[in-house]
Amino acid sequence: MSRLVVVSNRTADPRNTAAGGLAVAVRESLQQTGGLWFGWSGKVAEEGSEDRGAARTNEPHLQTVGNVTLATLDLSQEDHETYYLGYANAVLWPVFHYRLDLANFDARFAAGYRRVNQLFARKLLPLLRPNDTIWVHDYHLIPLAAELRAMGCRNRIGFFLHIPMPPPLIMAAIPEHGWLTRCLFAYDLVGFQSEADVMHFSHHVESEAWAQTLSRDCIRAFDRTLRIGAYPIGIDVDDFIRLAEADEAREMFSRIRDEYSRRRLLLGVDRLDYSKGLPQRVHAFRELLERYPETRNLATLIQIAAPSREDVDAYGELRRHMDSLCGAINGDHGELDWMPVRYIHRNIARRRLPGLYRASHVALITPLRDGMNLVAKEFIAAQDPADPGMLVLSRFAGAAEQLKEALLVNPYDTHGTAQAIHHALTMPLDERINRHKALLDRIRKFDVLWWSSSFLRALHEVERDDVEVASDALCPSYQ
Ligand code: GDG
Repeated sequence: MSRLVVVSNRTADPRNTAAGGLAVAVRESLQQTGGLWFGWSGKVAEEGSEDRGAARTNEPHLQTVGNVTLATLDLSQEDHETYYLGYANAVLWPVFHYRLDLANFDARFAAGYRRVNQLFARKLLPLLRPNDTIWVHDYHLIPLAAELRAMGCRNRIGFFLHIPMPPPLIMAAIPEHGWLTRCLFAYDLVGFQSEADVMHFSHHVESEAWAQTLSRDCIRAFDRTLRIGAYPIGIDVDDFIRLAEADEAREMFSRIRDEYSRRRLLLGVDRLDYSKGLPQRVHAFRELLERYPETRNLATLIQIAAPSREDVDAYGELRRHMDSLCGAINGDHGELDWMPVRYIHRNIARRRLPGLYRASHVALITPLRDGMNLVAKEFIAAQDPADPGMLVLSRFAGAAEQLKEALLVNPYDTHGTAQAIHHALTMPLDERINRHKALLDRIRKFDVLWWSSSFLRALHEVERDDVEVASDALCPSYQ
C-alpha cells in the first residue's frame, strides 16, 4: 500500500483543534490513513528560508504525532511577505473570490511564490518514497507538482482547490494566469469543491490554452491529459455529533439558552474575512428589525468573527467596518435589556461551538463567495432533529450545490436576505424537521471520509503515461 503524503501551506498538530476548514478536514482524513504532512511551520526566521551555508541550513523540522509525521519549514521574512502575505493572500485569495478590486499584482509577489514552491519541492523530495501518493492542498501550492516534476519526481500527485475557481475572464486578470494553468497540468488529478468550479476551469483552459475536453472528467492540453472533478468537502458528522453531546457543548447550550431564554438567536461563525459577507449580513439583520417590528426586542444576532490574517491590509479595514456597523445597530435599535448584535472578534474553543450552534434558531451563513463552507455543515450536524434550527445559506457558497433544503439567499440582496431570515424564524416545526432530515442525510452521505477516499480512489485510478509524466514541457517558467 502506498503512503499518503499531504502538503499544505500550514500543517496542524492532529491532536489540536484549529479554526480553519482546511486544517480540520486534512487532519481528519490524514488520521485515518497515517502518513506524512509537510508544510510551513508558521515561523518566520530571521536568516531566511534559502540554504545559506551548512550552519544555517533550513531543514524540515520532523515531529511524530501518533501515526502522522509532521515535517515543517520556516520561511524568511522576504518569503513570508511575498509568497504568503503577497501572492497567496493579496493576489490569489482575492481574485479567486472575485475581488479584483482588492488584488495587488506586485511582480515581487509572483517571484516569491515561485521561490517558496521551489523550496518546498526541494525539501520534500528527499523525504519521498517511490510509491508515495502525494496530495497537495490549496492555492498556496499550485506550482508544486510542476516544480517536483522538474526535479524528476514521478509519484502520483493530486491537487485539491479549497477555494472557488473563478470564471475565465476573472482568472485572466492575473498576469501569471497562463503559467498557473500550465502548472496545474503537472498533477494527475485536480479536484474542486463544486461543479461550477469544474466548469470554470474547463472553460478557462479551453479558451486560454486550446484545451480539448475528452470527457466530463478528462481534459487535454500541454501534451498532458488531466483528470478533473468535483469532490465537495464534508465534515465528520458522527464525530461532530459526539462533540455536541459532550459536557462542554451541553454546558454552552444551557448557558446560552438560559441567557437568551426570551430571545430568538441568530448565529454567524466565520473567520473575519471579506469573502464571508459580514457587513452585508449586518445590513440584512438591520433590515429585518426595521421591516418586521415584531422581531425587535426578540431577535439577537451573535456573530463570532475569528481573527484571521491580521497583517494583510484589507483585513484591518474590514475589522474597523464591522466594529462601526455593529456599534451603530446597537446604538440605533438597542434597549436597556436587549442588545441586537453580540459581535465577538475572538476565537471560540472548538468543543464549545456545537453547543452554540444547537442553541441557535437560525444560522446565517451568507458569504459573498466561498469554496464550500464547513460551518453550514457543522450547524446541521449539531441540531436537535426533533426541534432543529434553520440554515440561511448564500447561493454563492459551494455548499449551496448540495444543501438545497436550506433557505438559499443572494447576500447582496439585503431585502431578500431579511425576508429569508424572517421565513426561517417563523417556519413551522414539521417543515424544519423535514428540511433538516434531508440536509443531515446528505452531509452524512458526503462526509469528510467520502471526500478524501473518493479523491484518493480517483487519483489511484488515473491511467498514467510515464513518458508524459517525465516530460519537461511542464518545467515551470513564467508565461
Ligand atoms: C477554506 C475555504 C472551505 C470558525 N471559527 C472558529 C472556528 N471555526 C472553524 C469552523 C470550521 C472552520 O473553522 C471554517 O471553515 P470554513 O469552511 O467555513 O472556511 P475557511 O476557513 O475559509 O476554509 C472554505 C474550507 O477551506 C474547507 O475546504 O469550506 O470554503 O474558504 O470548521 O468550525 N473554530 C474554532 N473557533 C472559532 O472561533 N475553534
